[in-house]
Amino acid sequence: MMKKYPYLSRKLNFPSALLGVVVFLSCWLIGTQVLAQTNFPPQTLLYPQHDVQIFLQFEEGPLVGRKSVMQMQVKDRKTQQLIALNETIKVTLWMPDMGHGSAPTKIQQINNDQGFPQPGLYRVSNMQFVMGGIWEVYVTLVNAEGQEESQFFTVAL
Ligand SMILES: [Cu+2]
Repeated sequence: MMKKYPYLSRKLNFPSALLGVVVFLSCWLIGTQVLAQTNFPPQTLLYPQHDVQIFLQFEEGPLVGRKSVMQMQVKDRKTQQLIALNETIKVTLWMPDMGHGSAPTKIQQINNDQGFPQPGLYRVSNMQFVMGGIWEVYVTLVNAEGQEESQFFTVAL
């Protein structure tokens, strides 16, 4: 049996094995950090029916084949202060040229240092751009009656 797995019988040089692991982990960490960041510009969407503006900034991505994350700030259009909406917010990814999308995304309010959700501040995760091409990111406000006000921005990947 030992003949079949000769490398098992060889003594591992511990320091060089450890060095190998450290180098591998460092490369992997640096690689994922570089890949996770893009220079995608911040976006602003206007919602005239609600008199709000939504500011959007990617924290990770947008990139094909990994989960992108976006921060979302809902502000009163006049005061530019963060505001709590009664409406629920929906974020949908759509490929207009191909007639399909990617769902669902996950939306959570961002907590402050005391652990309380901050009004108007959200993190959108599980954004999966599953292939290259033109994507539209729809951000939709839905009121209690189910009426929607929807705006989008475009991502070319
Ligand atoms: Cu597609």
